[in-house]
Amino acid sequence: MSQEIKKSSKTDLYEHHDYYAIDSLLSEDHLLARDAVRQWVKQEVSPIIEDYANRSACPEHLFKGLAEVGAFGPSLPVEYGGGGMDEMAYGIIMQELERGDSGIRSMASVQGSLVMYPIYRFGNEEQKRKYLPKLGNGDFIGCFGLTEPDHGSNPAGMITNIKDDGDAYILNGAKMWITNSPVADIAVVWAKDEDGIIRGIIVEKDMKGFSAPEIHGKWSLRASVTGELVFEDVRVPKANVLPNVQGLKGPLSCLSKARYGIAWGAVGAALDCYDSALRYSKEREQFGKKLGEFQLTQKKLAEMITEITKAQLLVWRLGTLANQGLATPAQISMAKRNNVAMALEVAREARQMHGGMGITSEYPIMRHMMNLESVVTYEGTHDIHLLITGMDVTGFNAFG
Ligand code: TGC
Ligand code: FAD
Repeated sequence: MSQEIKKSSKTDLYEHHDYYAIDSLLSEDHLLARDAVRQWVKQEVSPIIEDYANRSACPEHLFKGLAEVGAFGPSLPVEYGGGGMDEMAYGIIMQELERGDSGIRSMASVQGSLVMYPIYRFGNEEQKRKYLPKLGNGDFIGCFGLTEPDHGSNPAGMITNIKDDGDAYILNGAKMWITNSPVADIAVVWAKDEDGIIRGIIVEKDMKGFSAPEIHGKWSLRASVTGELVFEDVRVPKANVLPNVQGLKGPLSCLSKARYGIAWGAVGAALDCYDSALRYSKEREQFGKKLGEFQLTQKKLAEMITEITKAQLLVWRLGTLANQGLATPAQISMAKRNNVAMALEVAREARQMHGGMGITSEYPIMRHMMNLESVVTYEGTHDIHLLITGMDVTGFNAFG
């Protein structure tokens, strides 16, 4: 990293809000993990994030720090580069990261849930030993290629393909909107084989015919780097195919893992907006009174903390189910959809409560709000998750 890291002199004043005493339901290990990540975010993320977001630059130096705080694959086994913790700890860590910035949580979600997890779950021992420790300690950065220019919500329609060529496959096609792709050492790519079956394949950055151009001009997730993946007759050794999964359930199981983390993460973004709005309401005066003395302000704050508390309870229960191996994809969809929409609503309301100051980088609100416009779209859009719930309760598929 040659870029100078510009630190803000502002102190991150965030205080946690736990209206229903959910902390008392957590273990000591959960609280220790949470406090360590919160401290790291206050020291390493908050002082620089506005500057990076303003410049639309990715703070790549944070990859190593994320690894050190155990943000990459918290619930994967230690011997495979993970943190050896449970699903609740994974969720809590995502919440703390997204309290700092959704893009920072994205860096961790992709690395842990979309790159390490498929290699751990669907890879062979050799692939696990080769890639997982380096991904876990941040030596390697990974990305996940599912979405294509013409196939977003409907990944089953993908046209990226592999053709048999002796000891290798020839990979052709393109992926779009790929978090971390321009800085990634490896990409877990989903492509159809000659029988039209979706397979997972690990592509390394130096393979001939492979490029990962950056997508510019995003008004959202500006501190997270996004790009394409372009494959032009890339010769990928057969040893790089993930042997233990075939079909769309491969990438969709990774999405379940990542969506779970996002359901938690969104609560973090909402908490940060609420925290800032609450503090501002106690400090700012108009008409000779603190803003917080007006009933309309109290209504907004009361509604925010009510919705945040409901979302906290939803992910706590989901975490309990996940720890028991009982969380269903549809339950995860409900939590992702509800909590991201809740966070977006809280961010929009908080933005207004800060008046003109709410549009500046003096406060984190506008950055969270813009970030959440991506979070509500990626990992399954708001409406796709609604249809998943609809299908689950009726048994009828309304997608096609
Ligand atoms: P469908 O027939 O329903 O399912 C195919 C197979 O997959 C199984 N399955 C799942 N398995 C695990 N977890 C899930 N969430 C699953 N959903 C489905 C299913 O049981 C079936 O298995 P089998 O054994 O019968 O073959 O598939 P469909 O083609 O009808 O699609 C359904 C739909 C629309 C819900 C799915 O395509 C979908 O979720 N679309 C949204 C696409 C999406 O979320 N893309 C995300 C791209 S990655 C990303 O955005 C990363 S952002 C990262 C960051 O920066 O944080
Ligand atoms: P479309 O699928 O074209 O949807 C457009 C609109 O139509 C949406 O509102 C959608 O809800 C609606 N719609 C679609 N189908 C239906 C239907 N059946 N009924 C009703 N409404 C429907 N992908 C990856 O693979 N890896 C990544 O790392 C990754 N990172 C991303 C990072 C960012 C910043 C962004 C913005 C996206 C990222 N994505 C990634 C892609 C993301 O998952 C897709 O953008 C998302 O799945 C939606 O696909 P789409 O953009 O093609 O929209």
